[in-house]
Amino acid sequence: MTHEIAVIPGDGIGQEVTPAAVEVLEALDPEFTFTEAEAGDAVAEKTGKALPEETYELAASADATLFGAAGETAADVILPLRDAVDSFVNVRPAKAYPGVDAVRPETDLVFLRENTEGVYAGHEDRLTEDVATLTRVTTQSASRQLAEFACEYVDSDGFTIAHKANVMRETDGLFRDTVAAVAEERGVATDEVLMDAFATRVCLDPTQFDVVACPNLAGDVLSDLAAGLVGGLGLLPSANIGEQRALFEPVHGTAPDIAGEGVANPAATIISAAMLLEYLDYGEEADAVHAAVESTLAEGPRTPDLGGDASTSDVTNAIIDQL
Ligand code: GGG
Repeated sequence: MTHEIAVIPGDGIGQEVTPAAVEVLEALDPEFTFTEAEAGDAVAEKTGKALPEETYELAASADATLFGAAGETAADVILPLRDAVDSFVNVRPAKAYPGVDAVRPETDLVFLRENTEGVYAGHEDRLTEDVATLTRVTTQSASRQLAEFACEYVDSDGFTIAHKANVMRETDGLFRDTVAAVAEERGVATDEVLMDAFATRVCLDPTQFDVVACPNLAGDVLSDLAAGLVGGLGLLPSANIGEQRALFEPVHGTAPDIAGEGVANPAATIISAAMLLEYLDYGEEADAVHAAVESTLAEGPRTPDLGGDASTSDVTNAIIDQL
């Protein structure tokens, strides 16, 4: 069976790391057809629209999407693309790799970020020159859907709920209470932590945590914090999972400081491609990509973010050679 993969590089280093991940997928030769589409700042400048209708439709119909990075137009690109695949959870593993210089080499975490609502959903208004507002929506149904996914994800192990329900009593309170209740119904253990305390505790000892379910913005911020513990954003992949389809992207953005230089670390996008393979039931191929990335990270070559002087294509070729 052939799977259609939408490829949307976006802006900045998305234009460099996304083709690298496609090269890795092509080297494995699964039955994929790749269709590329535009989105982001550059297309907005040309057409006035950051996410062309045909790009949205492609993501909404493809079996899976590989996305690169969103820049200034992120709110008009990444939020609708997640909506196109009906994604309710953003799975963000953050783990340290042997041989890579990490602040906390013992880190091995997975963030399950609610992906549709909270302060991140973009319900903002500018009322006057002086006043801007943000309306936050939290629903029991979205919290429940995230919790059901979390219970299946951890199987019989437990997970942590990170929130700020002592201040945002109604919204984070509803999130926390719903997630905890669903887990209890399913016989899955949970503990909870205030998200600010989590930020400190995870830096001091990341082994206290394993799988962490969080509201939308908290998941974005805390996973970036975890990237700092493992050697940087060049190492964090993610999967936006929906009921019928999914979109895979590195956690990093466009990195304008290095865009165009050919030295972006492709690891996060290539690991995201491995998650795509897993999602489409190419388990062996996914394992091969994970192993190739791990041994390349351990032995080099390395891009400058990891202390090396290799290019994106040096690292990509080294990974492909190990497959
Ligand atoms: N590849 C992910 C990306 O473009 N990140 C930049 C960004 O603004 N991310 C926000 C988010 O993941 O919600």
